[in-house]
Amino acid sequence: MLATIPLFSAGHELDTSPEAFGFVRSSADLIDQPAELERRLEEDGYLYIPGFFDPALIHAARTSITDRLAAEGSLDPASLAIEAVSNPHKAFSYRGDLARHNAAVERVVYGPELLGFYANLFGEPVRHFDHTWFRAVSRGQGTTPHCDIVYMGRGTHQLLTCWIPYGDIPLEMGGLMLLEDSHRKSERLKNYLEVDVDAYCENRPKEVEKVVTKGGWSHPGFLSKNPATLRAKLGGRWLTAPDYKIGDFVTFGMTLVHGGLDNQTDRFRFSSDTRYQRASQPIDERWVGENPPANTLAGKRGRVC
Ligand SMILES: O=C(O)CCC(=O)C(=O)O
Ligand SMILES: [Fe+2]
Repeated sequence: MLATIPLFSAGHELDTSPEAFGFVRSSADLIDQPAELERRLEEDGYLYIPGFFDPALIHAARTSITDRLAAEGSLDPASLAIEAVSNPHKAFSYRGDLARHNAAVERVVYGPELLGFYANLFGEPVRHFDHTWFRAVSRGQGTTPHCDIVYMGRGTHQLLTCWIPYGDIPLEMGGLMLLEDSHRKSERLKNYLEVDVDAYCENRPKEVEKVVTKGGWSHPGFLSKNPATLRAKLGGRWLTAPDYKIGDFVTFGMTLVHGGLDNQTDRFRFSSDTRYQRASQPIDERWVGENPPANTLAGKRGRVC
């Protein structure tokens, strides 16, 4: 049996039979062969590179995060901060602020190792988005299935996400899951893949109110609230690692469907997701600069529909 415990995502139990669930394949053996890596990325839709980072770098970043969470009272004071046992009264999922002005996290996500990996893979100079997404996921929380393009599709679409765990993540703690072969299903997902969550129709007063007045999104961003029925409909298996470890990363493209398993433990699951592209290609301006506009008003784009 692949999973020895029931697994959930967005509160729905996943079918963990071999037809519906599996594990990611490692491409660590191809690390010095960019042409092979590129071929694998095209074939699988992702690259899983276990043991890439010096564990000391990831440990330092984890410590910077647990120090901040301890200082704000989000950890259980009866445990060591580094264990990241959560204060049961605190529930989080997305905590981008934890990566702001955080040199230890920046050292990992924008350091020479990872930028070197992407320069090798793209075969030319690279640049990264300046916004760093960071998650501190507590019990019962996960991430609904989506494709990243709907959040960051205004520049090149040859953009890669890098997902990095900051601590070992056993299955019961959650972690990234990818829908096998979904990068080949763009035709079926066409309507969804054309979404831009910050775009709105100027001639629809309700949308103007939601997006401009209230600063929200015109579309919720997720593809489905139910990863189990989504998989049954689209086909492929939900893939994850049996045990993400400190030092691992996973990279994937803008049209691969992915999400996060629910955390079933009392400890936080930490991960960052950051973006890399060829420096020569256009970039989505929402995610560039010292203080990127992100999804604020400056990033909203109206059109007549
Ligand atoms: O970590 C998660 O739960 C989701 C990650 C994600 O959506 C991403 O890496 O783009
Ligand atoms: Fe994502």
